[in-house]
Amino acid sequence: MTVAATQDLVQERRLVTELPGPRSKALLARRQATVSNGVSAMFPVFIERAGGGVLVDVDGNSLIDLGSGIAVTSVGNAAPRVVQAVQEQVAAFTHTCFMITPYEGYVEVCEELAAVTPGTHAKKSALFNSGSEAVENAVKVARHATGRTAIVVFDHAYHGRTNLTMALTAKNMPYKQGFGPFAAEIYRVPMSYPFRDGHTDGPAAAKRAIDIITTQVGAGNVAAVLIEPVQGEGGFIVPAPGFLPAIASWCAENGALLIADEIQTGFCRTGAWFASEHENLVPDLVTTAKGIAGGLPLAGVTGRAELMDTVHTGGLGGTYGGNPVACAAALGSIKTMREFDLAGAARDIETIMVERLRAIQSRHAAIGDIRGRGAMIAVELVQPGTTEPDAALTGQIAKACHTAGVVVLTAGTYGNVLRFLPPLVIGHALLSEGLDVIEQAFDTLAG
Ligand code: PLZ
Repeated sequence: MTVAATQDLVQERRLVTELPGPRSKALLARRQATVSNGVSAMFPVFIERAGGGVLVDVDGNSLIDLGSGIAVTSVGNAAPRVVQAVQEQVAAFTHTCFMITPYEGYVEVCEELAAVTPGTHAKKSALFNSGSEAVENAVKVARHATGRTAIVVFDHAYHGRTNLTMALTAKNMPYKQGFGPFAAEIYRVPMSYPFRDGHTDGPAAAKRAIDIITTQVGAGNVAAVLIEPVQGEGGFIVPAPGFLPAIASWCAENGALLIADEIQTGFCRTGAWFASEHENLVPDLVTTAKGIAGGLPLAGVTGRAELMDTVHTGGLGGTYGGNPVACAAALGSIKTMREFDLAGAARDIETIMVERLRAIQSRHAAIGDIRGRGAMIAVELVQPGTTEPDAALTGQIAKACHTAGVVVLTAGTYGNVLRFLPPLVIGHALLSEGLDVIEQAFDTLAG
């Protein structure tokens, strides 16, 4: 029995109204009256239930989910083991604050993080609520442990929306515009982006970044190099082979820590527990969130025990960090990933998606690049025959998919990347139907 089969929602695309339907429209009007315009709504259908690979809206439409709430519900929405663990925990106790009177779930999550993150060294973790908060704390640990201040980040990076993480994030609109001043001691260097930078040689691309670090920042000042092993919001950019290992070697040789931001890529999403594994990377610190807890807010920083322990007692924490209900959800999610080999499921999704997308690309020159790993696959849209970004077409195709009942997301510094993050438990027939809709959108809209 597959995980999806254990869920009672019919796994089908079913449209009974136009999208958004009348009930969603009424809720949208209420939303507009009372929710800040600063919070966007990419596809304003209001969801009532979800499971496996479908989202069911308040009008009774059943949509194919190729977004997983931005790479969160990897085990499926309301996954049975998550629901059961949460229900048991929420009935037992909801909160004590781990810094006041601890509980086992937090410790168990840290044990799991030590087991599944890359490397066999002794590890320790601290838990938080959001990805941004995990990244902030990884930077705190890195500065404390090294006694240095400079943090190196990359073009196209996304690390969050809090003040420090806005400084770490590359893209101005919509994340940073008007929200400064930003935190100091952040230095940005070129990413390896084979489709755009002409470097298919990873070590050469790394040298370009390292030259800037050594000449403009100074190797001895660098507390950490922070990188997403596959960039998420930046457009699923997979660096050229050898880039990440070369950066890691430089860090090791120069006393700088390597922080892998695996918030989007972690927990089986890319076909391995962590994307770092694809290049045998063993980061000093790893940040996790999103897929870790099947939809409940939880995040972690996991690192070499001696680094995590340099921080004075009381230096890390927060009221809700590692909330017991979120920890229960994480344990249910991790169990599901192991039991159903969801890393393998992600690799199967990659095979299916890439083959179909290549067939679409052979008929539509607007698809300049197909890339990603596992169930984190994207297409970059360009003016045919060039690398000129086509954000307009990207928006039109996303909208056509939405109207037809398939939730797809966009990304990219230039807004021209269509990205797919299906739940890892999605049925192959449903995935294939989602791809039919994507194909139809290209046939209708692309030259
Ligand atoms: N690091 C690599 O992908 C979150 C952001 C959506 P939070 N990405 C989705 C949006 O528009 O806000 C993300 C990420 C990576 C950090 C974060 C931040 O995680 O849980 O959103 O704070």
